[in-house]
Amino acid sequence: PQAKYRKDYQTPDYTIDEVDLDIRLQDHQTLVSSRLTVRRQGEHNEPLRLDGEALKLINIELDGEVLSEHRFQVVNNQLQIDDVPEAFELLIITQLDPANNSALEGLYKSGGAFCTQCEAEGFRRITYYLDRPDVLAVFTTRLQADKDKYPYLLANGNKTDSGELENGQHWVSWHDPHPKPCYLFAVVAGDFDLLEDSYRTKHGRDVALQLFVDKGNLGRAEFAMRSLKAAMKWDEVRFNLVYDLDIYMIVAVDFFNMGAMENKGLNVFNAKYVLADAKTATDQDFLNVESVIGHEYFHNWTGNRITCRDWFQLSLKEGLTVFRDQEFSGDMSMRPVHRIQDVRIMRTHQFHEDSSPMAHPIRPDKVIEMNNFYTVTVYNKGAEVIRMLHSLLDEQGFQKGMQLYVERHDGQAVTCEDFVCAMEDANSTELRQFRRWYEQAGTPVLSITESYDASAERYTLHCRQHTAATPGQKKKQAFHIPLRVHFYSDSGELLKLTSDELKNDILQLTEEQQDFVFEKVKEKPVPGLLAGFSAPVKLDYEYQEKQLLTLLAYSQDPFICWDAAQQVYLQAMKKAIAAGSPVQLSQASLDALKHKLENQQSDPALVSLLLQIPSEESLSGEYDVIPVADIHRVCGELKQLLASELEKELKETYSSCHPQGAYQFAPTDIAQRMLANTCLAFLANLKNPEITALLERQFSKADNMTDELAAMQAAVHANHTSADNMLREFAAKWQSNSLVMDKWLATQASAARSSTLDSVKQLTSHGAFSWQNPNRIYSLVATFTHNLAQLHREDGEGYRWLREVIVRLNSSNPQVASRLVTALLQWRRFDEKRQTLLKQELKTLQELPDLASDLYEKVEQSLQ
Ligand code: DPP
Ligand code: ZN
Repeated sequence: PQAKYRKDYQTPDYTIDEVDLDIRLQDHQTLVSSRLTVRRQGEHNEPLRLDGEALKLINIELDGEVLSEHRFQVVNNQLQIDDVPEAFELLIITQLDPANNSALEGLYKSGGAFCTQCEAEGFRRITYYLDRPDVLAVFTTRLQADKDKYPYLLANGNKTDSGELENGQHWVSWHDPHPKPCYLFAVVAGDFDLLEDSYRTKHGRDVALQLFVDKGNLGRAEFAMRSLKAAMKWDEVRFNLVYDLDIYMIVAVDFFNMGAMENKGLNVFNAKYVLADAKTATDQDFLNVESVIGHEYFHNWTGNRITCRDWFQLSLKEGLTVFRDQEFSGDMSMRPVHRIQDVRIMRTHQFHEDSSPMAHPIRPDKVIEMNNFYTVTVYNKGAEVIRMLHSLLDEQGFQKGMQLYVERHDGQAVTCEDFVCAMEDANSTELRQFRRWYEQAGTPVLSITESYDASAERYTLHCRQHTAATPGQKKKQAFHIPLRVHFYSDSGELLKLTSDELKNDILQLTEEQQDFVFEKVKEKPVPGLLAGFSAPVKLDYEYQEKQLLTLLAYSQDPFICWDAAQQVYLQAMKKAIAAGSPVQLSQASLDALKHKLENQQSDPALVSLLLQIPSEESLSGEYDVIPVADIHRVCGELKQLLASELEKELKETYSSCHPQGAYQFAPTDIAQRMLANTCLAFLANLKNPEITALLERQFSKADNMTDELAAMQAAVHANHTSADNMLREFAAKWQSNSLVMDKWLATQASAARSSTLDSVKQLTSHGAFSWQNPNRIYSLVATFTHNLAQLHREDGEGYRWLREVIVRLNSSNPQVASRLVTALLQWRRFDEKRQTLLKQELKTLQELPDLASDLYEKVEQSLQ
């Protein structure tokens, strides 16, 4: 496999203005006729080179004449045609085998339905094409299939015509007036239940909304429809962006590698981000549906109307759209909860990626397999970079920038640079240094110390930033970091400190070392640093316990408050690891937590979050060489300690804060369930009969999945005696619902038990599991890869099994295989014994004769 470099970008030699597709759908012999209107760009005599993979070429005609074999050749997945005219029409007929397409890229079968996934480079598995995002064409699509099996034939745009044929076949044609890159092409054919609604835009356009789900699931589609309408409204109000077609369709499918796909007018969704009702979906599932429905809808402007020039620019649409979906979720409900959850993803997963062999800037410079770059860095760090722009320019300035961006670039394929320029021009400012966030990989460490001169009433923050080398980038330059700070007195009052450099609570760091001086400061303040997690950096400031408890008690910034608790836990756990002694918490810390529990009414969700201790995985981020067994030990000890020390308060909170009455998906109820279930999870560690009764009662009486699953998870994660029974009952009750059974698989894969690997192996032969379906594999295997102590068993069995799984998936679904291999890449972070074991597995993979490019890229990069 060959690497591609961002710097090598060239405009395409040819472009395609119109595409006319005629697709005759059959399981093994689908025929695709593609009529392309092609035009040369610039003056040159280069041949036309079209991308194509896994295609059977049946026929080519150029301007109506069959091309004889010497006029074209197929080499290295490209169809090359020499001596083509300035402008011409090309007809290409290819044949596909969708029923055997287990990689789920291009056209494939999901259960009984045909569907497509073309991003990033899947369209070339449907027909020969200029498969790159800067070729924008108007698509017309005619679909034909058996009418009984496939009553719905869907494609992008508006339906223009349909008809019946003999032999039980029928056809439908579609036209999408908006020129688009082929990665946004989609077709779906199948038999579904259809939920219909409509939305009137603020421009008065009536949009038909259609949601297609598997038969029998109509009741579980209503929340997704509500979320769609809320998203359409929100984008009009907050961003002044209005929908542009008369129809918006969403199809939920069972077999899907990713979350969902924003194809123009025809989103294809992983069913788990559509289907939700109280009985089968948790509160978190509902929130995920809302956010993913929003995300794909928001792509209509940030992604579809304005798309990427090349795939190195992926964060142009993804970082921005994640930022938009985060804001949507925050505006809809529980902003602090969403923010803290987003920060957790950054700290646990993105920081981890930044320290791995696959570390890359949000705008990568080098790519072998594009599918490997749909990452937490491009998506979530990309969103943090947009959020920093939002902090620096504020809402009004940011919206001015968005407006200019849309005015300038509507209908174009552009770059991250274009986006930053629009932000600069609209605000008459310059963001030269800020661009380094696009260029440099790695997590900056922000080390801060302070000094206070009481007699001069002067307080100074000394800041220093450093970013460690990442692959291919040895020396890093200073980032432009917005550092949001709040100051408190010892007794918790918010202090108004002033400095020329402090604007809207933000200090702008631009140098490697920088001091910020505050005058007329009457007492030494407690600094609340990085409020709102204002930049994706690691903060290195030696908080005293007393300061942390002040912030925990009084901070008005939910992130700071939550983080103060996290720091208390981290300090205690790290100290216990360093000393080889049991974890301890001071009485003052315990009292502070008790106080939070006793006063939870004002914000039960935040109390729930701040009680939750860091995961084994996130604690591992604190170490260069990860002490696996110690981490496992102290996490267990801290849970046990909190459970016994706070038993009384946990019990009282548990019984007082459970919502009364039937389940409702409403913020106050969600928050109460969060807290009650966090209490229960701690209490389950105290194996006494009273608590067993609590657990079992909640498990059997719950009228909703949030509480039912929480009880089972609490039991399993605490190794409670009720666990096995609950797992059995749950499976008997839900065996016919695969999305619910995914939770059952994941619960077992995340158990901190030495028997977990054996259970996981056994579960691969359970009826609830399938090697064909990504959701099943993610639930069982990917969850297991995040179970630090069980994957990294000292005997290497975890590694060996994971390698076997990857070998198996290498041939059937390389994208999924590649997501799983990530867990093996960080061998340098472990002790020598584990290093040897890990490297051995990586080498075995490296030597596979038919290693997929997805895996090749990561394995090579890791062993370099
Ligand atoms: N573009 C999709 C999304 O992030 C992923 N294929 O929504
Ligand atoms: Zn996206």
